[in-house]
Amino acid sequence: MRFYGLALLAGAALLGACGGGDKKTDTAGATAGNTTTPPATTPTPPAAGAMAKMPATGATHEVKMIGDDKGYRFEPANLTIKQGDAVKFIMVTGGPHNVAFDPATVPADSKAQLDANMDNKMSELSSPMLQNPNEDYTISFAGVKPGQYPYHCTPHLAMNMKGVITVQ
Ligand SMILES: [Cu+2]
Repeated sequence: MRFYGLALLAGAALLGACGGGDKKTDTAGATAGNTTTPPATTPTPPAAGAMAKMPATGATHEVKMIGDDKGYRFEPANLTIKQGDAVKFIMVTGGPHNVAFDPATVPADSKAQLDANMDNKMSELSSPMLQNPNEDYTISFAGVKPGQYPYHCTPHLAMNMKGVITVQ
């Protein structure tokens, strides 16, 4: 937008400066049109719509995914991290498990970034299934704003396999 405006100003200045010469005016107008219009329209929509994955810059926290005779759970189920940290989910027992944030409860202004930070998703905000012991899945919280991010395991939601990540 700013570039486009500046280019327009430059074009107008050129037009004004060489008021007499028809040939020069045409050239200036064509040049301004060629250089301003494509860059102004092309980069803007992708920048607004598509989020790039942001790698973690801080600590990596571990959460175990467990299913045993005491039930299905994430350990710890409540985890507080800093923006830019990562959380590594480790399959321990009782899989398959996954990590699924509910798009309806994730803070709206961080939904697209969190989704972009998750690899190999099954669907929006939903990790793939971890089947075997010691399989892991790491989510970067870089660019994810402070707030509460509740999640669950899709196969064991009915067994209350849930957790909350609080980003400070
Ligand atoms: Cu599970």
